Amino acid sequence: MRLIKYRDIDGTLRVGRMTDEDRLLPLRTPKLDSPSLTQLLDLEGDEWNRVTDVESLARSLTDVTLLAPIDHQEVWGAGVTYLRSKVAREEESEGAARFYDLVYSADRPELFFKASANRVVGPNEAIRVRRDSRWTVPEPELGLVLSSELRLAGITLGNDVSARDIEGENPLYLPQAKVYQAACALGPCVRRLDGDLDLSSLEIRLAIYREGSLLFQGRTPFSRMMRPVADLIRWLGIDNDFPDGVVLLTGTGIVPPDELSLEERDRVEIECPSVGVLSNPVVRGR
Ligand code: DO4
Ligand code: MG
Repeated sequence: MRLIKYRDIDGTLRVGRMTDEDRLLPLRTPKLDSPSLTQLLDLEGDEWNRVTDVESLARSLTDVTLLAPIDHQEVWGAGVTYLRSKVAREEESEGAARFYDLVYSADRPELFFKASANRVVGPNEAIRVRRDSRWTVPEPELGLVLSSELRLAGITLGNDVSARDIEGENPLYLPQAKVYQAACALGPCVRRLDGDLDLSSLEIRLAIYREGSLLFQGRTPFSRMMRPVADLIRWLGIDNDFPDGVVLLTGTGIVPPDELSLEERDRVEIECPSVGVLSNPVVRGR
């Protein structure tokens, strides 16, 4: 089931499921007429059998505004989980190259705070290049959508937009390279893990367009992510509480060539066939 958060034509925020025909059906539970995404993600097993469609409020996808599939969750990121990311980081950061090699093979993963919900943009909203960066790239990542109990409830797509020049100058600048307004996009939906979706069969794709033409494209199988998903979740949960749930981005396996930096009016598309396409235009500064 693909869960979509959206603004309805009358301005109401709703969560619905998307049908194969691109219809949106809002959901209700026996207790809640209009449950939030967090409330739905916290439902377990049999509770889902009592979730029903609100047929009377069915919409076509084109009638509503899609929103990032997040309420108050924090977004965290895992880093250097693909060989491609390790190599790129070693190249950009002479002084700290050793640390990327060490973290790639260490038991403890790199985990960092990526965004509070107010810094996250949804489908078709602009992601940002900060005005003091000359080299910023998209990082297309599979997002693990975790309930407040850190149960893997679904997956989404994430863009861990990163200022590589700021990060490369000094690893202590990582929070500035990673955490700023609109440095994170999520969407277009949360694909619930209700069936037999095998994460290792997924492929993540990236396309960057400039003035309407394809500038760069890449793809990676998620199976190249070298850490077990359960392991990342376990490390994230050590002495950490997430009362609203949390989204954990699992790292990038696609790195554009060094001469490519995002520019105003570019468009970035991240795709995973089981989840959809997350498309965002780019702006520079405020
Ligand atoms: O250490 C820097 C961050 C790495 C990262 O975001 C990634 O590998 O995706
Ligand atoms: Mg990343």
